[in-house]
Amino acid sequence: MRKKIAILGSTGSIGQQTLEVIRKYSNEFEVVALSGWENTNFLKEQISFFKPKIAVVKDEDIAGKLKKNLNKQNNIEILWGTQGLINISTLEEADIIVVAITGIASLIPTFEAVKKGKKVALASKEAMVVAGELLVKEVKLRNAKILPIDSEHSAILQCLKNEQKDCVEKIILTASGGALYDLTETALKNISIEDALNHPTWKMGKKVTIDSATLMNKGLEVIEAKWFFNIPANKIEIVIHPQSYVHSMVQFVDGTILAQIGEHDMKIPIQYALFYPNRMINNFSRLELTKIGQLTFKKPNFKKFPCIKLAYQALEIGGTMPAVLNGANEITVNAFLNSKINFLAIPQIIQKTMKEHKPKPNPNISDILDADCWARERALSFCTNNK
Ligand code: MN3
Repeated sequence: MRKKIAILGSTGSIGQQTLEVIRKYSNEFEVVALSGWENTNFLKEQISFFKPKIAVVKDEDIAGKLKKNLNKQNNIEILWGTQGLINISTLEEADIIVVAITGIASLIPTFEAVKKGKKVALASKEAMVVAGELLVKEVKLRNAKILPIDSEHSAILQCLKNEQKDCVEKIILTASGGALYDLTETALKNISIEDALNHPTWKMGKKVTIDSATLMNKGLEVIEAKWFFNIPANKIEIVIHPQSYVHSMVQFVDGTILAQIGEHDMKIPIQYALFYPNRMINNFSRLELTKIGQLTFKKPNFKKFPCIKLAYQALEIGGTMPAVLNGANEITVNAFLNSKINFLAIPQIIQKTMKEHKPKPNPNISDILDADCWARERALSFCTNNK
């Protein structure tokens, strides 16, 4: 019996690579649902190849256009909006739900999938960042599973396999440092959008590339790691590793450090999540250690990249604060990409927004969405008055 998969965000970078993996293992997996939001041309190609039963797009208009574009024989059901995403993330027949949509939009479909006891392969950081505590509780309650597709968390999952939780001394998250790590503060202030988007090792979407340059990406990953692995923040350390071949490490109580090392290829963590806990043969390119020659590590500069500190703070305060951090970050990154604010204003505005927030402890989903909304409005007004 082939495993049935629904992919939320199939036209994005992770979605496409997930389909590449599935294509290589067509005896193992069957695609039952895809969501592609606005990119109907691309979605149409994916539909023709993988023949899912359901596709989800942004709204009714786009659904109509897609329907017209598709072959008449294709009796696919086309849904739209958040409800459409919920429908496929809770689809009765689906065994695995891959969530790879950007932003807070991933939250509700992920939560609903977990409530149905699904196995979720999660690429969208935001869901775990803003609602980690809730999601983890629900996973236990419903006997669901959430597996990381982020390369760092996949690495940690692999290092922790067959190990006892209480033997972990700390988690060491590696960070490439992004495009701008060695620049001075003055240079950072005047950095162009193009330079900030020029990531040295990973090819990714714009939002996560800017998050890498501010190091907020690593901050969000600290929060993710806390919930994925039930590890307190003071046992999660960040190390700058410019080559990005060591995807992360775990240090144990006897001083041993286990690392997961491999190519810069998201298909590896995607495949690991889909087949977990098994390993499968593939023909992806192999890392040749003698070609790399050396791996280097250094301490992160919290002063130059305050976003990391803000993320640790948000995690420590807890409640709705991580949602505020995330919401304000999305707004400021967007403002930077639209030339509304400079690079250094990103952490400044996030910090100001966090300072004004009165966090609510033990939030439910609607508290989290309210805090997210509030943070966006607040951060947006700071962006407008920034110049
Ligand atoms: Mn990552």
